[in-house]
Amino acid sequence: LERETALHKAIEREELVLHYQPQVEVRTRQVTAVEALMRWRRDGRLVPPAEFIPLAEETGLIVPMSEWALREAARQVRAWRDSLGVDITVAVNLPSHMFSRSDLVEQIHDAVGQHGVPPGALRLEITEDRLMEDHHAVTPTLLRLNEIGVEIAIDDFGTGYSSLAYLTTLPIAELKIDRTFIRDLGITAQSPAIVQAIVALAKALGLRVVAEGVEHLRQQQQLIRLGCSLMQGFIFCRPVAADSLAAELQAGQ
Ligand code: G
Ligand code: G
Ligand code: MN
Ligand code: NA
Repeated sequence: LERETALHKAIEREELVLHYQPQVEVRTRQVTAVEALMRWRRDGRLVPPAEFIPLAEETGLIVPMSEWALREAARQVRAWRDSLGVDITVAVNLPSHMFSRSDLVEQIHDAVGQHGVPPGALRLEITEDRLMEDHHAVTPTLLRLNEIGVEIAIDDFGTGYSSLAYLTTLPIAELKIDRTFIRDLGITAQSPAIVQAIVALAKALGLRVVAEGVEHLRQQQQLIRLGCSLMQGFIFCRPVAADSLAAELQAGQ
């Protein structure tokens, strides 16, 4: 309970921070987007999401925290667009049940409107398992987001429910191959086959495909051979504070 109270106050005390990790098109070295990842600055320590997102989800605090993340991402994307002169996009992770709330589209409008950026400056990530559970509830919101230019990425793709029907009916723009498959490239015989299948699926449906968790050069090379050149991972950049990323973003353009 003590921790819950502390987390509750974290928002008003401005203890939440977003770190950012670039998504890179390796053939051109261009940064195509950045993913926002939340941290909690508490008693001089940066608490990683694994230690507070589960509590936030159990208590429902994830909703105000995510609304804060949308506003903060919009503020940051405005700052980057102004200072770097590039049309960078920031991807925000949202819990799926927020997509079944009718006010999500208004939240996005408010967040981008306040900072004078187009809605498409934000992208939303939703995990595959959650999307499947709530398929019917999220559909109207996804369609409205699509209309205003907000792209949806499926996070941790390949680990969730194995029905693919929703990919043809929902306006999805991007599949993010779960990092367990990237980790196992060159280790298990199945992983390259799975990556290859996801890349083929994405191409056939006209979706972008991004490899997550790329740590080694040999993974990078194998991914290119498998037809995936959009990547995120420690080999390029760990999630870092916004200031640390400015140089990276400029260099990539
Ligand atoms: O940032 P890593 O660096 O440790 O993030 C761990 C996990 O926490 C990721 O799988 C990510 O999906 C989740 N996560 C990080 N930031 C957020 C956030 O702002 N909202 C939600 N819902 N999940 C997040
Ligand atoms: O939302 P998602 O589950 O995709 O969150 C991304 C998570 O992946 C974050 O916890 C981030 O720190 C982590 N991550 C990003 N790049 C790498 C990587 O190269 N290796 C590993 N092990 N984790 C990574
Ligand atoms: Mn993500
Ligand atoms: Na992921």
